[in-house]
Amino acid sequence: MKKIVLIGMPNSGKSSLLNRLTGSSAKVGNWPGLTVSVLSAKLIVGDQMAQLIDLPGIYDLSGFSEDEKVVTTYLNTQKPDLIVFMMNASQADRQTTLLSQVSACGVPVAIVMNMADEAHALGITIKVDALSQKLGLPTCLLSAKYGQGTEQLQKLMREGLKSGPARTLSPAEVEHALKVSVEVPAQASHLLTERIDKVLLHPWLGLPIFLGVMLLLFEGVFSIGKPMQDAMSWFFTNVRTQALEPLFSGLPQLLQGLLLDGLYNGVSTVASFVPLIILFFLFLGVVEDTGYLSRAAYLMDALMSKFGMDGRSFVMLLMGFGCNVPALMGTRVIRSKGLRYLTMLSIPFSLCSARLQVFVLFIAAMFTTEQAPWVLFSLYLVSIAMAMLTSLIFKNKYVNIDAFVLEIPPYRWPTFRQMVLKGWQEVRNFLLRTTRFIMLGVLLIWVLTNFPQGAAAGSSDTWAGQLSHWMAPLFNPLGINEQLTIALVFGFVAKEVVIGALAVIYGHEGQALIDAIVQNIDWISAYSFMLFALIYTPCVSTIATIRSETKSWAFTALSVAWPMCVAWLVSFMFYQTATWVHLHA
Ligand SMILES: Nc1nc2c(ncn2[C@@H]2O[C@H](COP(=O)(O)OP(=O)(O)OP(=O)(O)O)[C@@H](O)[C@H]2O)c(=O)[nH]1
Ligand SMILES: [Mg+2]
Repeated sequence: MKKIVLIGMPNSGKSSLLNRLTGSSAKVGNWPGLTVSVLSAKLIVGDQMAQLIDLPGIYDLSGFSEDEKVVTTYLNTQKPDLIVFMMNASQADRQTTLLSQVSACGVPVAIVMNMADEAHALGITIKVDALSQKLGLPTCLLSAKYGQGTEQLQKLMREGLKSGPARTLSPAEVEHALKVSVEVPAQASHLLTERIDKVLLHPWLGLPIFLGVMLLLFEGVFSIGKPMQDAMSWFFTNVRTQALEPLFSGLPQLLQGLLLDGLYNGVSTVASFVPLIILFFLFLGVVEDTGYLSRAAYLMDALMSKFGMDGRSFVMLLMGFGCNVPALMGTRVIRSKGLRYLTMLSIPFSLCSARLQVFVLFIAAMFTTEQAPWVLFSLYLVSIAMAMLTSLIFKNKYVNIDAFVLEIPPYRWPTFRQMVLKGWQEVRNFLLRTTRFIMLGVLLIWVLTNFPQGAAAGSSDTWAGQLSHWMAPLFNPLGINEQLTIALVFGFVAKEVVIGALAVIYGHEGQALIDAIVQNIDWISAYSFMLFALIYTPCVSTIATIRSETKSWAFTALSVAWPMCVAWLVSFMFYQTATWVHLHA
């Protein structure tokens, strides 16, 4: 099968093109450095099947960072049949070196001037035929995001696959070719972008506005997402009482318990949070896609450097709000090993969407609707504060030696298509995690809370009861009771398991679960529990990712042990202080 590989600068639209042509769901966003490994999908070119390969964006073929190595290794070992060189049509002059290097690879090259829509809006004219002739390479205009120009691209790839290796072009030649074929108006008007940036990047107002935007985002997630989640859990309760209970009534008691109180309660409780999580990703996706995330990096850069990190680390922390795993992989764009490790040590403190589920449940149970967004916001602040504290403590061990150059992309509209893709990815992730962890987790918890035989379900005689009894000296000073301790133990596997576990432990789902929690704890214990759940080791996938990214067991051990200790200390201080104040106030 022929191999066609996409190469170009970060943020030039390679992953958008892969998605457009092959229906894949590669991660796309208005932020350089989203793709960090090799992605590929099949595609028909003319009458043959080909493989289209998406690589990380690069500025230079001779670089040494992890993502650049991915590209050079690929080119050196795989010998592609065609390189499609993706250019951002409105920044053609910045890509001469890379094009010259690519032309020297000994492989056929075709040129795609992407973002034709943006170039047009800026008044840039591109004489495609002249450019193609001057470079001696097939060339076409494209808008990967909106789909204009895909037919020409098909033709281009057919031609490209038939042509011989490209002639090596010197940077001067490329520059000359661009000069005669690309006309940029004397003053390309980025007027709108500049106007918006005057406000959003304002030296004083910028940060407060950013915090305001994030607070608004959480408000939105809560006020739209909570009713959706309520509706889902109402639905699941009804399915249970109307359909499943009558259906299973003939089965032995123990099996009924296993299926309904174990599997069904556990998995349905977790599943009822899926709409909320999708919503969260959609909102965060808008922040990322419009280009505001890059601005956030810029705004935070000065502050972050006081803590040993930089603006990029901050964006990775924000991305970690979705899921820590891709954020950890995203650190590959960071060239300095010290900074990369420091960022990786901090990312697991990011309040990921799995933890969000736990908090939404507890906050809804213990706080009023008015208090809820603020409580959640406070947890996000704690999350960032812990990341910064970690960085501050370890910055002399992992020193940053890399100067930060951030590109600020123009503002872009998120499209419906991209949003749907993002939502779908989340559903798919959830299904994957369900089959991998959640089902197993809740089953195991059911066994532990129902055995040995003869012990009353959920009582202190069960295995789970014994385990939490044994751990009580550690968790009592934090105000975390024995049921919650069991949930935390299993939350080590994946945070989704925590609420699934609670559903199984209390033997309820939906509103009944919330009522059971309210009866057992007060808000101080609840917040202490949330602090612990937020800070302690995120999940097995995160640990595995840290291990595979660093290939160091010592570092992996540190990234497990450190959050454990911090979690205990923070919960302890909070619980003891709050209880004291409560008693003496
Ligand atoms: N206006 C416009 N935007 C585009 C076009 N193609 C891609 N984009 C946007 O540009 C941004 C970057 O797109 P990606 O496909 O993630 O770029 P990439 O080249 O894969 O980036 P890296 O993975 O970081 O190297 C996204 O916000 C896209 O929506 C286009 O033709 N026109
Ligand atoms: Mg990409």
